[in-house]
Amino acid sequence: MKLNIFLMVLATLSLTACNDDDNPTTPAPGTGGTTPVETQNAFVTVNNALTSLAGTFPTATCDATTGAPSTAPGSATFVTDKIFCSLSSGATSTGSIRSGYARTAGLFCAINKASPLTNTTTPTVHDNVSISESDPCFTTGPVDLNADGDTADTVPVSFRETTGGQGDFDTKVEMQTNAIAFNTSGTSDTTLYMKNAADLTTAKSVTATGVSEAVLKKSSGEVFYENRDYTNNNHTRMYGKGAVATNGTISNLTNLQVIEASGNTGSEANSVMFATDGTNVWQDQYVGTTRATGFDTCTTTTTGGTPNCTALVIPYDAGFHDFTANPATNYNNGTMMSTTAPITMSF
Ligand SMILES: [Ca+2]
Repeated sequence: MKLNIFLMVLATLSLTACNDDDNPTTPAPGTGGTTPVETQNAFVTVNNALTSLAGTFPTATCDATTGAPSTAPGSATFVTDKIFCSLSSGATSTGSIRSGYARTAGLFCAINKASPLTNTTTPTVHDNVSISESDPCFTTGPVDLNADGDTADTVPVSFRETTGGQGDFDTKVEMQTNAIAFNTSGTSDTTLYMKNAADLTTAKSVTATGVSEAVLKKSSGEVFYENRDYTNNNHTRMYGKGAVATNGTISNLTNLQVIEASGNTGSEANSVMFATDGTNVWQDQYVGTTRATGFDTCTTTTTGGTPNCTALVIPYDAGFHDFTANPATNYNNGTMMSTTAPITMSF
């Protein structure tokens, strides 16, 4: 737990440091002009939401690399331990909720710091921008941007930003790593999408090996999250609802649903599902495609109360593991993830 607190403090400090370089003025999205694109307040807000959701779970010990809990699959607390780690751990792997989102936020932060996004309606190219793999923008630790096996490099990237005409988003950034000039006829390895309006903050990143997207609706108090990690075959989906403060912190939780599935089709393993309405708590876990006996539980936080999880049960669907049928390219568009509750375990 001490480590987690340390990482959270570190993350906060890093984001603050990064934020100092940005213009805090929020531009009118998609309206053109040259107002710098505000990114960090949006990401701090979402990170605060994730931190407060993590705080609703008992603390657990999480692996710094994989983000996995020390608890063994099949044990009684594996579900809640795994979700706590996913929400809070600064793991190197991008398979957890926090680390997957941190990569998206970190990339936006780092490129915007090195060569500020201009928010023009005319696509704008930024060539030969140097990004350190240990830039404090990457709040869960250094990342291997150029995929060479270490995280000690300063990597040249070139990117093109386009504002407006991006479907559900305002800004799109197509990034080419290890490129000193943006090749307009070439393929971009990373695409980022973002919208930061008064009530809706959403950002998505798409690479060949991972897709991560978070949506925060402040007025309705809802946060949605989805992550597909094609390297480790982790697929995570989350919905939370409560009272969202201006800084993103969620309290008075009335709904939280989380699905974390591991393994591609045919090698499914250790999927966990959790749902609560704030009083009743339902959870289940599968070891492979087989339900671990005795872990489909329904409890209530009301002393002496009778639990009722009828509305909370998430049906298991092995298709949720199908990474081949749902490649990352399917998500490289301006369509925001489904923002309806309850979440499902389909596709
Ligand atoms: Ca590297």
